[in-house]
Amino acid sequence: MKSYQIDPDFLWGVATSANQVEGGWNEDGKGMSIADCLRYRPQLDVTNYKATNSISSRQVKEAMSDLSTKNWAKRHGVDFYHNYHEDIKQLAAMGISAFRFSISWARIFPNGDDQEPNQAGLDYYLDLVKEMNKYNIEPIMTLSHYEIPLNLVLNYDAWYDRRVIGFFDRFAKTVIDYLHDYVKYWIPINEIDSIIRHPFSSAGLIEDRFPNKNFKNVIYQAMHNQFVASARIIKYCHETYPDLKIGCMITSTMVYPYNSDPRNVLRATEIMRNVYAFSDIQIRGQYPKYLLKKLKEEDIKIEEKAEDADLIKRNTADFIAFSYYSSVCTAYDTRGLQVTKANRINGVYNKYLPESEWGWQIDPIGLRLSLIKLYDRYQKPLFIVENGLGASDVLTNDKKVHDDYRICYLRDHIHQMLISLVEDGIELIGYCVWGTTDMISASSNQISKRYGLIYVDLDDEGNGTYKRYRKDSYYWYKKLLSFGNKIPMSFFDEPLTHVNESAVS
Ligand code: BGP
Repeated sequence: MKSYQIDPDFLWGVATSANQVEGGWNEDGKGMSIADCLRYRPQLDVTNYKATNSISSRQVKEAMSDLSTKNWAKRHGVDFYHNYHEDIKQLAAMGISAFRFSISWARIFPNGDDQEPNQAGLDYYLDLVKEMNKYNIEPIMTLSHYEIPLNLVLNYDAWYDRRVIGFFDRFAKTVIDYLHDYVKYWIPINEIDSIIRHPFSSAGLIEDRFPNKNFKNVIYQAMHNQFVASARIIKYCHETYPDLKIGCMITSTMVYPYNSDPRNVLRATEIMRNVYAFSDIQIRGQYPKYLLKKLKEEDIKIEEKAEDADLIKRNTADFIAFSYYSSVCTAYDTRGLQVTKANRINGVYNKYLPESEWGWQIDPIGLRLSLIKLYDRYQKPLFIVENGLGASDVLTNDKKVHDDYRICYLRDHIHQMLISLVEDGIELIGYCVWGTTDMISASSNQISKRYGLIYVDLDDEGNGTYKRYRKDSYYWYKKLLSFGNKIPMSFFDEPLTHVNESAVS
């Protein structure tokens, strides 16, 4: 029987982030984070990213004056904070070998500028990684996944403020010192390129707090500060814990030319380069000339210290992690072309591809292309740390979720990844499905945009039992993992069948 033979150490995992699942937003000494100011706004078109991504100081004040939980989706998450033993047990039962998670900065340093860490926060994450370790699951830890203590936004200028580099340094080193025995893989900042698309969730930047500044310049300054902060942590790990692997992470949305008009091919290349600039800096150790030229043309001035360039040059990442969900087309002139959506970017509709309910075009081959392009560009190990389908699942009366559409999505993307592993000569550390249990969406703050392999009984208004139910995709992924490092090719042609066992507890 023909099969895909892969490295026995290949990591098969699941991924999520603290602010999207934990809840417990004000428990055990945790401070308020920017994520606690975000809520689902039904009046907004969830695919209108400009609207869903923007936030004002007035809205932050409103959030601070309302200490309730129910209406603020990321304050309750799916209550992972009180259910993580059971959730990890259920996920481990699938046979996973990796679990990507993130640390809530405000759970460790409630105000961000505190001198001493919050011990309860450190102990929670220690118990969490020990729990993963119990099942031989590698924790893949992100230090900043779309959250920063709110105090650093209100009393400093968030990541625009160079002092935040020092605060992040203290936070990161405290956590790494505390958890390094259990966590080998680290990612300083989630999707570092996303600062351009959504500066609040990525860097705590609120435009109306910089009335006398060019906000684009503020964003690029914050970007630079994040590069310096990341390089300092890479340096610390390489010097103090040489066995640890510390990566950089970008958003890999494939951008194709709308047609073979060379001007469209050029436009697509430009857009891809705008994202690659972020991995170029963290892998090659310097700002690419094309970005420096763009900044000059737009009169954007980045303030940097003399030692910054050398620090970034000498301390580059060990691997390139990326998220992949979809692809878009582009053209040098998009007027009159149908618009499509992707991971918080707009593009031109691709007539060859289907769309998800949230308008993200589904393109498994795009994942293989991402692997080829990134490996050809850097010849460094890659890591797919997010791939999944947001969909509005239905829990049947007998507590089942028949998410064939998610199984098809995962099957086709994983198939392309395995083909790439066999055909394209790439190095790949592992693959993580985005979603563990269902969680609160990063862009729309909805739970109803479900990604998990385990369903959580909760609605967008915060009503529900929080009970967990295994979806059909849970059993599909479990079967895939049961093959170990020899996966029969026929598995990807098998017709989908519904399973019987569902309720977890
Ligand atoms: C990525 C984020 C994740 C996740 C995912 C899906 O960009 O790193 O946090 O949420 O996108 O996006 P969404 O939740 O907006 O559907």
